Amino acid sequence: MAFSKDFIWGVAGASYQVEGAWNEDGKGPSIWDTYTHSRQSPVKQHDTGDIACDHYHHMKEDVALLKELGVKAYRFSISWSRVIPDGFGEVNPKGLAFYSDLVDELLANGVEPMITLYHWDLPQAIHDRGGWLNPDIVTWFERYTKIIVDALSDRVKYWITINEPQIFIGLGCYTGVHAPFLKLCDRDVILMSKHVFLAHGHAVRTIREYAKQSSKIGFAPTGPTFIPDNESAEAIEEARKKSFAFNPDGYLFSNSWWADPICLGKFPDGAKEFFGDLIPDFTEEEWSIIRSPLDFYGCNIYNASRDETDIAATDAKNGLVGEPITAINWPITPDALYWSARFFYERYQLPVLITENGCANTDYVFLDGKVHDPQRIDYTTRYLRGYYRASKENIPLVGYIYWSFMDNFEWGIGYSARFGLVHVNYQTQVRTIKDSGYWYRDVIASNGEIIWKE
Ligand code: GBH
Repeated sequence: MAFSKDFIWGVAGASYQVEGAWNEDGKGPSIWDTYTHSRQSPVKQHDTGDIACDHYHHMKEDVALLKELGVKAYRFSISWSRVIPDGFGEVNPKGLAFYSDLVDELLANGVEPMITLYHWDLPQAIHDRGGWLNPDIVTWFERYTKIIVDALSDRVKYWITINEPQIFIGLGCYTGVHAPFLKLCDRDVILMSKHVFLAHGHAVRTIREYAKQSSKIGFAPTGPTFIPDNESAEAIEEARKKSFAFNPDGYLFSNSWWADPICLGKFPDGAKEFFGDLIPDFTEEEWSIIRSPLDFYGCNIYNASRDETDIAATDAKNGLVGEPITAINWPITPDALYWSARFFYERYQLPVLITENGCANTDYVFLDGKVHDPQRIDYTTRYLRGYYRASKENIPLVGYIYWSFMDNFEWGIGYSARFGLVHVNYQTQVRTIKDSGYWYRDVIASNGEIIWKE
């Protein structure tokens, strides 16, 4: 048996990327609504998530597709401002009802709901009060978490607090290519980091304290890991070190800046020496909240870096002439899942859950009415083989969540990239399961065995 019997095969999406209905039924605006509407939005073609996949109105049809794919779990995020329009005030019952209905529909179709509390769509009214710079965000996030837990934890067991702080702080507030398109300096993004750590920690405690059943909790960071040149002990140690090293130019995008505080209760070596007073004080009590025990190490992994890559690089551009790449130029590095799972498990001692992995492709509906996407099938087969090696070496693995369930709004690059197992025609909202979707269904049915067939 390739993967354990209870291995979770899933697919993922996120509220702003799929829901649409941006101003319906009492939803408040998020920073993605506001700033994609601005004249200055750098998003490709000025695309917005106003309609996206219109999942808000196609929820039942979409759950039926999940059932057809045979997935065991659906990872989705909650739009904070759909549930609490300004983020901290009145609850919007219709917003909450949407997610409650979604959970019911999933369970009725045999799909385990996996909730991400925060996938980047910060309520605008909170941003207007300073967003992640305002220490009150910690209390607001804690209260939002409690509201969701009270409403859904009778039926929901899996929780992911925050998705990729690397990206919503790094790209959102430091390089300025994601909403709210800010370019702040170290001092401010470090203070924001502290509030992210605390918001996460309080959310973990809230779930543990108030959930109506025992919960599985994690978060979903991303960031480069390094693949050793060869499998000598020295090369492996070198790659391991580089994967977690503190680097002043790439720190916000690294795994260790976020995961060391959350999982180990400290900053990566070298960070305090380098930043000095730019790192604010943390009390013992704060550290204990931040490092509240987790059940799994979630991670979003699309590629890894070759060992020669400079650790300051914020992406995995490997610089090999003519190397295989996806439709948006991300290098295809199948060993990423093996080395990441191994290094993360060694360092953080938590079972690993791949919360995202997937491939952008130039998919369209062919003359025969189908969507043929052999690249995605090949990509995923290779990556899963790497992951399988981790399983064979007894690294505890919770599961694998493919990004994404269906094509959707790809943030800074709008609708120009397609990651889905299901094709979406944005003019008609017609969904078509791609070849890869049917293939993934067979992978799941065989619990991974068929990734070895030629
Ligand atoms: C995820 O972020 C997001 O969580 C999700 O919402 C999004 O839709 C999905 O990715 C696909 O875009 O230039 O080759 O070195 C991914 C974060 C950070 C992953 C940068 C890839 C380097 C690519 N990404 N990273 S490369």
